[in-house]
Amino acid sequence: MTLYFSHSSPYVRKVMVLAHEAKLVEKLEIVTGSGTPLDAGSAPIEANPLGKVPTLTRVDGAALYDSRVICQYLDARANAGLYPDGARRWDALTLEATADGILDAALLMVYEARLRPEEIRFAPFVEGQWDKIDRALDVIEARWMAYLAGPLCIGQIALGCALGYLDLRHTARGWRATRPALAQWDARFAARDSMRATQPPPA
Ligand SMILES: N[C@@H](CCC(=O)N[C@@H](CS)C(=O)NCC(=O)O)C(=O)O
Repeated sequence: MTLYFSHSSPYVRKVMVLAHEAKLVEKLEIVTGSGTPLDAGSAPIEANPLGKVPTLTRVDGAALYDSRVICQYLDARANAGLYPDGARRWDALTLEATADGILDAALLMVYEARLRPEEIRFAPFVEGQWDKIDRALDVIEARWMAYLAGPLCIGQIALGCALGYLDLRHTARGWRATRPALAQWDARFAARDSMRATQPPPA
């Protein structure tokens, strides 16, 4: 299996953390490739018309994307049990969607600052993205701490990667200030071998 990879992509990190936890890393051939909405660059556009990473190509099937699909595929391949059964499954998937939504908003903020010429930037759009992140983090602090203390699943992996990306790209926003429980959870989660092995290079 070939995983198209970018060191700083938090979605790729999700896949890599899951691959570490599922003990599948050795089965992945890692190929660097990335682009932006302005320039597909070295993104694997033949395998993924959206020009995004992560993308996984296989000898025995079509290419897979995005991170949610690849994570489920790797989990099923390794029988790793990172997608719980029963009611907990829907919580896991909702937490993953919340974490991915945080990432989507955080990445749009980065693109706005990096890709859009200064004279046509629109600050309320950026603040609207941060509002989404703020609300999502508040809900996690208020309602999800008991779930986060439970067995490891895709929800925690996605959330750990989302918080790591906020630290990488939006440090000045200080997400920890009003969320002590989540900050404590993050400190413990970030110490896992899978998280340490996949740390992005400093900004
Ligand atoms: N929903 C996708 C998002 C992937 C994504 O946006 N990746 C970024 C890198 S962090 C990318 O490849 N962007 C290039 C582009 O948008 O053209 C996933 O979960 O895999």
